[in-house]
Amino acid sequence: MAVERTFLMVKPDGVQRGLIGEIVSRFEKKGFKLINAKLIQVSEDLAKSHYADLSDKPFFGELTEFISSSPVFGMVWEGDNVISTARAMMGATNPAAAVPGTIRNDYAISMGMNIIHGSDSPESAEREIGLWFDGETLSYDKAINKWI
Ligand code: DAT
Ligand code: MG
Repeated sequence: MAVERTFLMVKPDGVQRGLIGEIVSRFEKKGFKLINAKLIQVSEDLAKSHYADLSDKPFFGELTEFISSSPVFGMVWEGDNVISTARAMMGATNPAAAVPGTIRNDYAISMGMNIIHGSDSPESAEREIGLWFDGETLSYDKAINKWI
């Protein structure tokens, strides 16, 4: 399995609802390694750059306004296949279609406020880690890793 890095973000609704700890806990308990994190008040420019691929969608304005409306909690996580596994743990984009036990099914109802973002490919992960953290992450060993 390939060791990957991914960018995850607790969106403004998740931060406001006090879900940062719950979400961090899920990825910690799974066995992934946190290698950077920060609370950020997002500018409209950063929100637009982050979601540039969706700039032609009718909901783009609403989306970028939402992301910059209140702080988000950005994180970089590392582990085997963390990109696709994190997406599976998040659940489908539309919480109504997300499988029970996923973050979006457990905590969200509407498509707009779906609690969490996660990179969808190795290319977008590297782009997003560059955009949000200047590509900087920590490298350290966790003794527990031999049990995961
Ligand atoms: P994901 O967040 O699952 O990667 P995406 O990249 O397609 O989904 O879209 C980014 C966000 O935009 C998504 O989390 C919620 C919002 N969004 C997507 N499709 C939408 C739609 N049809 N109407 C309203 N908001 C939408
Ligand atoms: Mg996406």
